[in-house]
Amino acid sequence: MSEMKKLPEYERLKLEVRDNDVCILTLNRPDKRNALDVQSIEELVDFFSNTAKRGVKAVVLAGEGDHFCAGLDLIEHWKADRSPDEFMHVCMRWHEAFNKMEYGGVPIIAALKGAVVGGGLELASAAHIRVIDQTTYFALPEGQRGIFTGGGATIRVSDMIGKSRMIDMILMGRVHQGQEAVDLGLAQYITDGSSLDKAIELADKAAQNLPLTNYAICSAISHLNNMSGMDAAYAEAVVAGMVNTQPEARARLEAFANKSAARVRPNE
Ligand code: 1HE
Repeated sequence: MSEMKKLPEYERLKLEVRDNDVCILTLNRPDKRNALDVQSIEELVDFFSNTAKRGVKAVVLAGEGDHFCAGLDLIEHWKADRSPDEFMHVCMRWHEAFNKMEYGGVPIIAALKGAVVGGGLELASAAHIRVIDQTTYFALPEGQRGIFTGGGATIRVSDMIGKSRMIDMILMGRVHQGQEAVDLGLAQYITDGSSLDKAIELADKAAQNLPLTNYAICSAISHLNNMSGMDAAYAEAVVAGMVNTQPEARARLEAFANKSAARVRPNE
């Protein structure tokens, strides 16, 4: 039986909860290619503020229609004719949402297709795993639009592919796709089928781990990477102290000890 607490209803996001407490969260604005307006970001903040608390075991992040996400809602931005401080506050809400994702402790698997561009790539890069299919392409069109990234690309995209490649993407409007995108580090999985099916398969697998273990994987690793080596080693030991002694782990350790647990083998 699902232990998950009731989830809210949203205007811009569609939620589907599976029996194993894996939640499929779909950006649901396909007529605007899932462009992220203020409302979309507020809904992402709300959802990702409460995922662990609500008992969500893993999230598949997808987009309705042919494209994952076209990034910042350029029309809303153009019409609002924002002041510098207004747009700074817009960006701070993006950071609020994306930090909740990256540091939230619940595995997020992004199912990417079509355009993953600008803020869409920033959103995808806040997920823990990215899956692409043959239609997926990545770009940072900000350079050509006369703007700049504001949702964390300078941190997460450069972390994934390196500073020089990120500069190339935004300066030249360079597009990456297919196996090359995987080799560069923009995604970890590529499929000939549907990225959604593959992402669900991965989320189902991640959901079989203990929640506290997943919490450490999907929160502590990011935090530890922000620290000095000395501090990270100390904090890692503290996290391991909690996770590696959790009572729920004992049955799994016992299964290994009595040889009933699966062994680690090479891929066939
Ligand atoms: C939009 C947006 C948008 C589409 N804001 N409305 N991002 C970009 O520079 C990407 C802009 N979008 C595109 O390049 C293309 O739309 C796509 C490649 C994503 C899709 O192409 P296509 O031919 O399927 O669709 P379309 O005809 O261009 O657009 C369909 C509708 O979606 C249309 O609205 P309609 O009412 O005229 O039908 C478009 O206006 C709308 N639409 N993309 C608003 N982005 C925190 S800083 C982050 C900075 C950034 O993210 S910059 C990158 C912005």
